[in-house]
Amino acid sequence: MKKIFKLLVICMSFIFAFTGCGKEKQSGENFAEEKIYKIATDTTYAPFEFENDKGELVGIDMELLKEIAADQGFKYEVNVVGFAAALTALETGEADGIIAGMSITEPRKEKYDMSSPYFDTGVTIGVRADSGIKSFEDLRGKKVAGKVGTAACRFAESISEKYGFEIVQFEESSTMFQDVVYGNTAACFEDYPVLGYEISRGLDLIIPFEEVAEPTFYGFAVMKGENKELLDMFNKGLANLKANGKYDEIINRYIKNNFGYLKRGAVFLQHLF
Ligand code: ASN
Repeated sequence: MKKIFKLLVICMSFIFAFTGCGKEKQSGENFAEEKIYKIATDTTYAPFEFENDKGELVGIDMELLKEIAADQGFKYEVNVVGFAAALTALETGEADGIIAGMSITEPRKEKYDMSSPYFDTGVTIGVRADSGIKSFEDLRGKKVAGKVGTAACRFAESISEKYGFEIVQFEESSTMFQDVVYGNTAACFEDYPVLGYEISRGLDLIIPFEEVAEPTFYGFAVMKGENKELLDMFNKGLANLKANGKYDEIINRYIKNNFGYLKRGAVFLQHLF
């Protein structure tokens, strides 16, 4: 009797062991299927990422990402950390990718793999209408504002000696804009689609000239040589959205159909069309 009981216990443990393994394998497979990509983004950077009246995170970047993920069948979570922090998160492996109105630039291409372009951009300045500033030359001897880690700030640095101005750095575009409105800094260096959009929403600044410096495009970024599958899916998804009209739908919703943007926007906004 004892022997039979012993045998039973052994048999049971075999059964458990097998079912156990089976289960583990299954959850292992699920785990591989359900990779959730961590995507870092900026704080308020309208019309690309910002909170709407209902407190929802919206914008061109957010909608493109959503549609691309649906098209390609991947899962993701968005971490709203600010631009400089997003770069750090990518570099330390805390983020798999960045979508944040991020310019495709030569120095960045050495460090990151960037997607196909998805939006036109370039650098301009915002000043108070009563400042009388009409050119970079008028910034001589003044303090100007730039946002940490951005292409616009890098451009400001590259011409600061030539035009004799000092740069004060900010973490967020919104506080940088307000600093110019308050008259602490004489101008802010920012991308024209973002500055133009904010002006269309009532930001009390003007863009004093039409030329755009460092014209380029926005792209999605992953660390060089890493997350290739994610970058490939982004590119494929973007191409599909461009082909099936969803890309235009998103852009139109935020820009072309935004009356204020066209009405109030300075002449330079024609760069977008
Ligand atoms: N447009 C900035 C850049 O490309 C990024 C940002 O401010 N979100 O550097």
